[in-house]
Amino acid sequence: MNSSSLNRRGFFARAGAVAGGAVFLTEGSLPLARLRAADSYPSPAYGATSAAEPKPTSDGSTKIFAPEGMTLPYRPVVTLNNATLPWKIVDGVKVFHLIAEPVVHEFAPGLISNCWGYSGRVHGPTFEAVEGDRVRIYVTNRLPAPTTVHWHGLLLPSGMDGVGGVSQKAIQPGETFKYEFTLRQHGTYMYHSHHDEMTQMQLGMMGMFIIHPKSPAQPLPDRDYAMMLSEWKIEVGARRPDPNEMTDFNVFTMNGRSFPGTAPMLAKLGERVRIRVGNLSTMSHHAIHLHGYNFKVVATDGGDIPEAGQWPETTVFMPTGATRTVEFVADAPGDWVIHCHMLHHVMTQMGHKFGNLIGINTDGLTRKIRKLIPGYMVMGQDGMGEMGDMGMKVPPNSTPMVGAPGQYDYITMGGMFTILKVREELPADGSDPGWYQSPPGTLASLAPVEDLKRDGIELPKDLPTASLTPGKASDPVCGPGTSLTKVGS
Ligand SMILES: [Cu+2]
Repeated sequence: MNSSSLNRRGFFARAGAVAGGAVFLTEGSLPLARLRAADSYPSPAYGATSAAEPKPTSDGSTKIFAPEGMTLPYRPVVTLNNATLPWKIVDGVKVFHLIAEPVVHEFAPGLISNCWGYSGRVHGPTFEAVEGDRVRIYVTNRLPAPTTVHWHGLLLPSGMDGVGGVSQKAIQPGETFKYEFTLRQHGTYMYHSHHDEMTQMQLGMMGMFIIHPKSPAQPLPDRDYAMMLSEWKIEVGARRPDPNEMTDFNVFTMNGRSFPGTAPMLAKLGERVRIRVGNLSTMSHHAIHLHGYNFKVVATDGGDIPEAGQWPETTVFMPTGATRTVEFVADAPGDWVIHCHMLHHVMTQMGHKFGNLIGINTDGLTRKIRKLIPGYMVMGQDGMGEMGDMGMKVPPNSTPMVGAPGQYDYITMGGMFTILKVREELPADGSDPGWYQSPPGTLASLAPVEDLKRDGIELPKDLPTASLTPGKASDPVCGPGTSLTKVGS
């Protein structure tokens, strides 16, 4: 550990020296001065905020690329909260230009971080091409450190594989390398830095690479979504993800965004929906669960699964370094959540730093501690669910345990979470249709006394009476906590 961290420090010192003499290209999203300020390693106070807060360049807007005047032989993939990388055709070759660069990224409203990404995005924009395409990809290095790009899952010549030291020289700051190969397969793949992987990938250097089939065997899906999963360690208040973290990640993202920063996934009733999930988390596998449906896993990054071998699921297991493609027909209207079922992954920062107070009577504790520490709050006597709901002040530049207000109540999930909204009609501009209105008789609600009676339901005598109104509590705890009183005891 010690020697490796020393090596790393040495590496950054060298990287900084190279950056000092590097020539940066002018194309891109951030002015040079800001780039340097945002990325001068090593930073003395890790994560310290600067006086001039840069605006995020990667803000979670979705951009689909469709070249003007060209009919595409496929339905474009939608990478929610991200973009498709533009391309052009030069003498029959599909030409892309990817720029490895620092990106100021917003994970969710309230959490902005200095990351490394591609072409102004975190993660990088999605590549989209067709089986049989000859692709030429220019990669410009605008980082203060050498890098390479590996095309994860693609069948290509060894020298195009992008592994620093093994298949090529690293791309030095200021240099532009050319990758060129023919796409011999179709499916869902990924790309990422393969030089100083731990640092560069943990700072965000990854993206999706979609190859459409030349002659699709199946009818085209009506909705084709790409979703990349990743994880981050961002100390509360820090301005940069910590690339040295080994196990304790605290921000979990879909396409680089954390709920409530994730856009909802939309589908019209009856449409065939395809979701291509890729996982490049540093250490975690994810269990992506969709409510209201079962779906079929139709492909992996190893290829299509023949129909007889496709297996039905409600949760798709996502090993790191893999993609899975799932399909279903959106035949059930509603708001259906889609989230990682590893429950710390639907929490963000601070979620696992507290002592377990569940079931402990903390009545009066806050008042006592506040004599010593003004503003202190006891948290978690009845769980963490009401934290976000209370509108409690959170440390600057953090989204600790914050969900979002829902239609009926507060949503107590964040992180790797979004909502599939299936409607008979959707707004023409692709905007969020709002909350689903459950038809009469299809909404869970308080059981009427007469129903309980009719069905012979006997209630326990010692039921708690919970007041969920913040402020009614006798103590300023976070959560309904102390207003819970026992009845009949
Ligand atoms: Cu997960």
